[in-house]
Amino acid sequence: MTHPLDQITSDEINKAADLCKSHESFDENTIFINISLVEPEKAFIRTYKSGQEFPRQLKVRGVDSNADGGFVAILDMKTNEISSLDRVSHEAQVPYSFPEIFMAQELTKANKDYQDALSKRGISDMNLIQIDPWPAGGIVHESIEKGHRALKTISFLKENESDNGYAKPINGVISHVDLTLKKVTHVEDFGVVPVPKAHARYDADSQSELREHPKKIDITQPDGPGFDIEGNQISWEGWQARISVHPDEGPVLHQVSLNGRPILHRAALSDMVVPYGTADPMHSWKAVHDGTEFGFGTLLNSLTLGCDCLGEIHYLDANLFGFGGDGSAHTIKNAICIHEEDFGIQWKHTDMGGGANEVRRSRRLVISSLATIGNYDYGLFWYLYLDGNIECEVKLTGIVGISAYDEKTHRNDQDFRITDELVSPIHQHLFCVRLDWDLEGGNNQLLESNVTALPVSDENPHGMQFTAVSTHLKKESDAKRDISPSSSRVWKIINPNKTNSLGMPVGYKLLPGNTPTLLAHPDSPPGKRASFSKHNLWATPFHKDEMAAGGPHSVMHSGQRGLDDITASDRDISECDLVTWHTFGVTHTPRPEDWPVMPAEYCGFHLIPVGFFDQNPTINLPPTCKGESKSNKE
Ligand SMILES: [Cu+2]
Repeated sequence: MTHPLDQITSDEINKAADLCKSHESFDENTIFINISLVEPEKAFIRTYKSGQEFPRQLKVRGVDSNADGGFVAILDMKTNEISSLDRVSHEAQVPYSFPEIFMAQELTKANKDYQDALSKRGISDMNLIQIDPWPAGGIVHESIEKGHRALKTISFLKENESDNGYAKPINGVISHVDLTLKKVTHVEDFGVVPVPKAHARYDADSQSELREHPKKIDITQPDGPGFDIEGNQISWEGWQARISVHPDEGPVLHQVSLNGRPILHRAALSDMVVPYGTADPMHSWKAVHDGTEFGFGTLLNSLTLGCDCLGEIHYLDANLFGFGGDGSAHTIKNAICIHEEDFGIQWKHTDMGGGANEVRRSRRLVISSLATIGNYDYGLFWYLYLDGNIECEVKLTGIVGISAYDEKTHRNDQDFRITDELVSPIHQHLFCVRLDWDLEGGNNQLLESNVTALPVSDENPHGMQFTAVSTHLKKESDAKRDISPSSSRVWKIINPNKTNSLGMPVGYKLLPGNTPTLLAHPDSPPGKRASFSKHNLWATPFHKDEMAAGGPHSVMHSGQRGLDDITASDRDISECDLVTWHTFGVTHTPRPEDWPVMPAEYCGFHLIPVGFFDQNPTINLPPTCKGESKSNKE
């Protein structure tokens, strides 16, 4: 252990579980759900010097026999003590665990009403049933007692055990499972719709014919990669960043700096929501928080060289609790992939008068991960560029939600035909990234810039002039903002006490993509539970307990301690230790091409230096017009 932000080791996890188990409150019904580092205070990390002593605390969350929202234990790994053990209110509960998911599947399969519903559909072989549990919060079924932990399950029929069940949704049947009581409280049956016939296998062997293999592309770096990694700290072309994996947030970037100048203290996906917009009763209640109800880090994939990642790769592993719930450590090998990519032209100019013709190539450092959450797969990619840009990109792929087409239920503006037997409902994926700024190591300010046309006047006689107007956002309420492409709206984070050679404060701008906000009503369940999705921008003064855009515990909750609550006192942000929260995503109107697996769709945002440098910081890049490239002329 050499740094306070070093990733948790397997030994620490096993030690933490043993420590918990030796405490009187833990018994054989305890399910250990997730473990994370209690990051030391921001001020401590900022001034930490190598070799200095540092605290090491871990946070363990889980559930047990108590009928509440679970527990949070803080463990001091230096003194081997449980520093605190708090119960979590049933109003906002800890994430779901795998033992609970398996329990919901088994209880559903064994339930007589469920079996009867399946026999009505001519299904008797339970081995061919795939049961997907979904979070039961938001619209809680009347059979679930208030405060109980619950899941809803939907089902699919498989041709054999290796089949992709999503091709054959069993319409109409939803089982409500009370995890607190460990029983199915009700099975809904909205009526029989024939189970689709066609399969949707996506493995290579199941395709009738594979196209000819495209010509090989290799990415090689004969001199080795251009980055260095020590522990979990990356150094590349002046950039430095530390990477860790959090069970809820997935990959986390810490202490991002360029040429020794701090930019971000911490950046990570804080929460996300997938609200459905259809009246179809199989989906109308869905608005899952994939990150905080199940865990974006917990469900990270183990990445494969040459398939998930191409080039000279450095992998980081992630250590988490295993899926069994007994607190033993589980290592996700190759959870984070780090590599360099060529990125086309960085800059170019051809002097038409016969002077210098110069071109430089751009490249980026890619820090990537992939998480599978049920039917969906999400790539989370961070890119660092030579010119100081930072990009965050989410790649959405996997299998869309589906129903067997039923003309009585489905409407063609909500439920899109993707095969002759299947529809996929309209829905959104909205991600909220928390950006904890440390721009040039001091207090920061937040500005909004809008470009607006000037009225025709004596000074603007042809009506062609426009101006960029900056507004200082001084309160949390000022900073609840949405994108405005027509005014080229961007948000600028500046350090008013650090200026560039022009005397302007150094800054970075948040350049949003073309992104929606929540379409559900603000007073709807997702409007409350995922309040972060109502605006593209939020800003708050740093507080160590405000890490989660949807609240620290989001299972079965009604939005407790999410961004609506966090910003309710309308604090001053005019010059502070600034945190911005950016919500972005896509509204997904499924198309036939999304079947059987969706080609990756992209969304994200950029952080771009504005006056952070005095000129193009890549002007000193050496020319690279050599290498292994070939052309038809050679
Ligand atoms: Cu989608």
